[in-house]
Amino acid sequence: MKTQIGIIGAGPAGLLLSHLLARQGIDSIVLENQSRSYVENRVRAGVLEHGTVNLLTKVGLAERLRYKGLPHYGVEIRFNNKSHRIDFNELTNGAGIVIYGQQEIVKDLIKTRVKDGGEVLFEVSDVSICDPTRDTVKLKFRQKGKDHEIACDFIAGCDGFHGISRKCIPEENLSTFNREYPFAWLGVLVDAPPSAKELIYANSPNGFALHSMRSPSITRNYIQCNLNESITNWSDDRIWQALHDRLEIVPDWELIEGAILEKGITPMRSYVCETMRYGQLFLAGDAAHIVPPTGAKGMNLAISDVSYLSAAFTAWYQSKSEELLNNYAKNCLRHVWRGEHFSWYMTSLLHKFPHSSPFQEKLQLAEFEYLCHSNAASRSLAENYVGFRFK
Ligand code: RFL
Ligand code: PHB
Repeated sequence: MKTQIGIIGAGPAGLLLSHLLARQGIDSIVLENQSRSYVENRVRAGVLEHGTVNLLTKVGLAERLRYKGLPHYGVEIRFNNKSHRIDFNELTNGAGIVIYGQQEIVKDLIKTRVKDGGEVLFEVSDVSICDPTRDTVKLKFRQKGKDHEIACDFIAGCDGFHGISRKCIPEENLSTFNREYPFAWLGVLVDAPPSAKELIYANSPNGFALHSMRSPSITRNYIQCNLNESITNWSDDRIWQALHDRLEIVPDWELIEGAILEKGITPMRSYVCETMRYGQLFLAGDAAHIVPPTGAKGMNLAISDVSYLSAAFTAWYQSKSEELLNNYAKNCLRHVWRGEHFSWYMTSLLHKFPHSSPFQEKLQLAEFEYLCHSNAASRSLAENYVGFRFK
């Protein structure tokens, strides 16, 4: 087999890259080790920045997003018994976010790639990259018990944080930055209508909680829990008790309960691999960087990366110009570090840190009070939340 761009991973990064390349007449093959139904049903991100929505609209992927997505023009922050609304409309000249599940984007992308005759191979195994420093790189994999090889001009490693792409860059060439947080998030998908019109981030005396949503009848809630905690320690009753306790911290507000459809625990980490290119291999999305979910930036950064990468491949095929390929990491990393900083800021502001001193807790409160009283502070949060323009 032969293609121009071999793409590893059918998450938002790999699938969108394949779509953007196809629009420029560039061939690609996507290799995914999970099944189609697994990737289409994996519950993850939900917040699309306005730049993400604009890009998806521009490239013909917003048909369902337009009628199923929920536009939001603010978020609420609760701290002890006080509430503060960040008004995106007023603070960012009308920019907003749209709530639309990541798995819905993945469904839209797969459907479009299949309709356009794109090659997305699911349930492959043993994917490996043979020497990315050569001009033609080989991708090897197994499917249905048979070994295959694809000769590619370039490889895009879009295989998430635990994929193989980053690991095939020699240790001595890697420049990485890492921070782990001393807690995790327990997330639940609930069959109940949202209890508020907008997302609520709460720093309560007993820890962080987030009330989010997926549709007018499905909510998504998160609570801070201990690192390495087993989900079996969290009965539905215990989860509801924690959610009521942490979210109902302002007068006259009640959380609506419903059947818990799914639950899972996610550790919190900030990580950046600045080596986003090694020879003909380019890393994009979670393969190169992850953020704690508090700022809702992960998928948006993955989409920003592939918009740069598709432009760089396009310039190379159209005019053999290497400039954008050479500047790929630099262009992406400006957005990545902004997203890293914002996610760290939101995480630091809103969680209870084990062993934190009364001094640190006073600093959190001082920052919240600053948001409540300073338009400049709220504007900064708003502009980071709705996101900056990429490409
Ligand atoms: P993905 O989505 O992890 O896709 C990688 C794909 O590669 C496949 N793969 C392989 N395929 C072949 N061979 C191998 N060896 C492979 N190894 C892996 C995997 O099966 C998978 O299909 O990475 P991508 O495309 O870079 O996308 C990144 C986003 O998924 C991620 O950043 C977000 O989900 C993060 N995130 C959020 N981001 C937001 O922008 N807004 C949010 O509101 C938000 N909330 C969240 C989140 C992530 C969460 N979790 C579970 C980590 C909430 C949560 C709870
Ligand atoms: C979500 O709806 O899954 C969500 C929303 C906001 C976040 C993280 C996750 O910061």
